Amino acid sequence: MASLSTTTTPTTTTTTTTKSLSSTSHNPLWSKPSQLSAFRSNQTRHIAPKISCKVAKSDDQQSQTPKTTNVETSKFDRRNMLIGLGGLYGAATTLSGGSAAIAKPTAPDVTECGLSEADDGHGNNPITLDCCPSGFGQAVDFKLPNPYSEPRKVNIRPAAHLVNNDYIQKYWKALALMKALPDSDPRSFKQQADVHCAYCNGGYHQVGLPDLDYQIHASWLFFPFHRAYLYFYEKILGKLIDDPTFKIPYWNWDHPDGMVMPEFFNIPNSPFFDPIRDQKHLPPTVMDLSYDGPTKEHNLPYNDQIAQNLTIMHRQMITNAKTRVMFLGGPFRSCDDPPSEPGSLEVQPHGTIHNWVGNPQPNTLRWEDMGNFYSAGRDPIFYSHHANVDRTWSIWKTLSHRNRDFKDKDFLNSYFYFYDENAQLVRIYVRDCLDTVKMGYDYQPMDLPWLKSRPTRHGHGHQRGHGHGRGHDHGREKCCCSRNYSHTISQFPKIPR
Ligand SMILES: [Cu+2]
Repeated sequence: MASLSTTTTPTTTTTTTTKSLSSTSHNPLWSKPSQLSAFRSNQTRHIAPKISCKVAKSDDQQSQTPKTTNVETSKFDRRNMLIGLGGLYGAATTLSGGSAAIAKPTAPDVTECGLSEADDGHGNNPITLDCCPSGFGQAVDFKLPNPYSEPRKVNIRPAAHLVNNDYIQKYWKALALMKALPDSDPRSFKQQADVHCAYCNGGYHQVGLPDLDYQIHASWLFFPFHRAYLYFYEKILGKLIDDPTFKIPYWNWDHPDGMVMPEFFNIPNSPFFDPIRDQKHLPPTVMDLSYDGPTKEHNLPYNDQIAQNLTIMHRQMITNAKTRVMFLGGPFRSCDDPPSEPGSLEVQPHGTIHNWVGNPQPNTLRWEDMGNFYSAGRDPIFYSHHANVDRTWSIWKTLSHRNRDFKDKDFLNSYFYFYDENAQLVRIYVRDCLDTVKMGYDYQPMDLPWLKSRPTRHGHGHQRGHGHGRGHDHGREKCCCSRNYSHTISQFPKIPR
């Protein structure tokens, strides 16, 4: 239930934001959250007060949490507390209105981290893991630099395919130092990787709601969570090399020059290297942003593959991203079942790239590393992949005056916890994650050739000549092909047709 599964081939276009339950009900990524709960640790130390989802609470959860929070780790047994949640997609009504009366921001209860669970997407090869941080301590609230009292320093994340050797050496050293930290250090690479596992594979439940898993995918939390995750990962790296200006590189997969794995990630014996990648997809293999598993390799000619990728980018950034929900994902509030409404970019190419990099069965048991939530953070390329995901959020907001972040307080007041470069536990609110420049970084500018790669009815991007016979990108007015979803492998939520 934790594989990063693939999405549809670029054959459809949609104008609706409604995700079909039928299209995703078999998605192993999100399904059966209650089963995750069944694998909690049985070390009972503390159980937070339970919140009733039927009674509107007083104000938001900030009132429950002081400015500094003494967070004591506790693992507990939820096996007797299951309430028979259906599959994740069995309760999607909570996304659209069921939660309105009790609308509240959601947050993970990090005082009660439990065991996480993963499998191959079909329930096979299950594994139970302890992905919890080694300790908690007292949390402080993240504070953006005050632009009136401090000169704003904005450092630039470079495109990975353009970095020079000096930069690679610097990143090499920083990552090697992070990997050399003891596993017990929350700044260690192991624990940094496990952040993704704990947050995505059932390690946490919602604050005050032991029966409800917390999940940062498939909702409006997807972009801000990963932004904050990378922010602290990067701060730790900078601290280790005594360079607070250090910025991680982004994998510029939306540009033809960046549509291969960045070369330095493939240097053997370097800290960037991960042997558990699909060996057929190492450089110079061109990425397939519509990758749908090893049995469906497209093997297009170079120009066609590039053209198709650009068309996908256009579709996911523009055509399928006309509203906040369409691009950022649907709401996820306290008391909601784990979310099921991912934004366009999260589904594709974010998810497809995860799977394209990961090594599928039979080479691995669960599509490790990049193809499974629990293990994705173990591959250093994950952080550059997500840096570009993060960059697309910033770009999207420049494409139209309508492209704005949610103003909903439940979005803005949701929060996460991370360890900073001093091993200090920090609580960071979504409202502080909306503007990278305010957070002190930006992205090296690059052309956006996909702006002109508008899909056509016949599958041809305008810009790059004709694509390929299989690339049917119907115009938006021609959406609504049959709902024929195949689930031959673990599937990322499909784009509704
Ligand atoms: Cu990801």
